[in-house]
Amino acid sequence: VKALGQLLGIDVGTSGCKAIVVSEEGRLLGSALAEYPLLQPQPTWAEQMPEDWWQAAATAVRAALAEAGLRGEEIGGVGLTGQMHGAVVLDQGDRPLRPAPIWCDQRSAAQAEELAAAHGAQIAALTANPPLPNFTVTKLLWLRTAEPEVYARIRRVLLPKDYVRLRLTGTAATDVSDASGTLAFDVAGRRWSAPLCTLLQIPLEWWPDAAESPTVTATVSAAGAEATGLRPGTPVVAGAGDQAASALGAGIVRPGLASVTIGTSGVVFAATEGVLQDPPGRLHTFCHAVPGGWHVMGVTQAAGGSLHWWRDAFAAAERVVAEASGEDPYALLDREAARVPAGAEGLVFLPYLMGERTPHIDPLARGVFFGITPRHGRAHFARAILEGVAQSLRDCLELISALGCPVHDIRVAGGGARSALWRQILADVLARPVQVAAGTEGPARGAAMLAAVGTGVFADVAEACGAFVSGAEACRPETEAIARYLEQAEVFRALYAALRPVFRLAAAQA
Ligand code: XUL
Repeated sequence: VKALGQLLGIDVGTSGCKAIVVSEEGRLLGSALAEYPLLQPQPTWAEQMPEDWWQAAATAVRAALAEAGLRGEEIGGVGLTGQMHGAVVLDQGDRPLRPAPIWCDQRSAAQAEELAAAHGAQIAALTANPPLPNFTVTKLLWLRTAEPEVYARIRRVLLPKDYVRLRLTGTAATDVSDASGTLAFDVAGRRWSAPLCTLLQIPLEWWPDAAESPTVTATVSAAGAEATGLRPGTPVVAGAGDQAASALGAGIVRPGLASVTIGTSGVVFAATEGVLQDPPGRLHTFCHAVPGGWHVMGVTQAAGGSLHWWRDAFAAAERVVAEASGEDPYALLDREAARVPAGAEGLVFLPYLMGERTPHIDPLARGVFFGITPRHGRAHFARAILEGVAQSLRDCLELISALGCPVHDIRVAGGGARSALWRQILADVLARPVQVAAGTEGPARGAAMLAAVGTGVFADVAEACGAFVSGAEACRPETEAIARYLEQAEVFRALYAALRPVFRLAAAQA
C-alpha cells in the first residue's frame, strides 16, 4: 500500500542529532539540529550518553516538524541513520549500563592488536574485516577486561541510531549496513556471524535482528509519539549506518560511483557488485543500504573533526563574533584559508588527531603540523588542515582504485562539501573533477529515502535516487594546483613513514 505523507530522516551524528522532513519528491521542508557533548575523560576515549541522543532526537524531530509547518500525522514514514560502531550496552531492563564508547574511541587498541595476532585471518574470513579499535566488538572485549562488573550485566548491545529506535518504537532492531561495522556480522551472508560470536565468546542473542535497510521493522510507540510529536503507529524503517545513508543521498548505488563525505570523519565510499576485500584490511567491506549490494570504504578519522578542533582551540573568539552576526564560523575560516596559495607555503598537516584508519590502521598516530616558518600565520594553518584532510582522502581513493574497483564519478557530500574552497582543494588533490551532490543534509536525506522506499512511495532504492538526487554541479581541478599537491603528497606520505616509530615512542611514555 502506498503511504501518503512526508518523510522524516533522523541522523544521530557525532556532534548532534539532525532531523529533516522531505516531501515524497525529496524537497526539503524542514530541518533541525540538536547538539550534544562528546565526553573525553581520557586522551584516547570518546563517549556519549545514549540518553543525550534520544533527547536530542526528540527535540530535533519536534523542531523539524515545526519548521515544515506539519503535524506528526502528516509524516508517512521515518528513517534512522547515525554514527556507526558505537557500543551501547544495555541491562535486563534495556537501561544503558555506562556511557557508550563511540566510533573514534581508541581505548581498545590492545584488544584489536591481540585479536589480529591470534585470529586475524579467521576473522577476516568470517566478517570480511580486520579487528579495529573502532569496531563494536573490540570495545566489548575492552569492557570484559576493564569493567567486568558492567560486562556481566549486559543483555543487549545496540548501535547508536538503534538505541534511538528502541526509545522511539520499543523494538530492538538494526540494519545490515550498520551491523557490518560491529565485526560480529557475516557481511557476505548478510546475517550475524554465529562462528565469530562463538570464537570470541560473545552471546549471539545480544545482537538485535538485522534487516535490509528499507524494511519497516517497527512503528512509533505511544511513548515515542509523546516525546517526538509523531503519530503512534508511524512506520520506521531499518535505515542505515551514516556512511551508507550519505552515499544514498549522493546517489552512490551502483559500481563506478564513489562519494567523498566530509563529516566529523572523512570517508571515500564506493559501491561494489560483490564482496570486495582489501587483504590487509585498510578498507572496510560492508553491506550497502541497497538490498543485496555491498561497498568498500576508506576512513579518515578526523576530517571535519580536525577543522572543528581548530575552530574551538584557536578561533573561539572569532566564532563568537561570527555567530553573533549570524555568520557560519566555518565560512570565516574558509575566507581566511582562501587568502593563502595552494600548498600553504610549505606547511603540511597530518590529520591524525584521533589516530588513523585508512591507510595506516594506526590508533597511535597523532596530528602533526610540519614545516612551520615565521611566514606562517593562522590562515596558513587553516588552509593546511583543509589540504591535509584532502591528502588523506586521496590515500583512501588510491587504495580503492588499487582494489580494481572502477571509479568514474566522484561526488562530494557532508558538511565539508558546503565549503567551495574545500571542494576545489579536493578536486585539485584528487586530480579529477568532483560533482557536488545537491542536498547537503547528508545521511538524513538517505534515511528519508529509505523511509520512502519502505512505505511504498518508490519501488526500490534506485527509483528513490532518481527522484531524490538531483543535478550535480562539477568542480574541476586546476593544472598548477594538481602539480603542487602532487609534491605535497610526497612530503605528506614521507612524514607518516618517518614519524611512525616516534608515535610508538610517545605512546609508550604516555
Ligand atoms: C565510519 C565511521 C564514521 C562514523 C561517524 O566507519 O566510523 O564515519 O560513522 O560518522
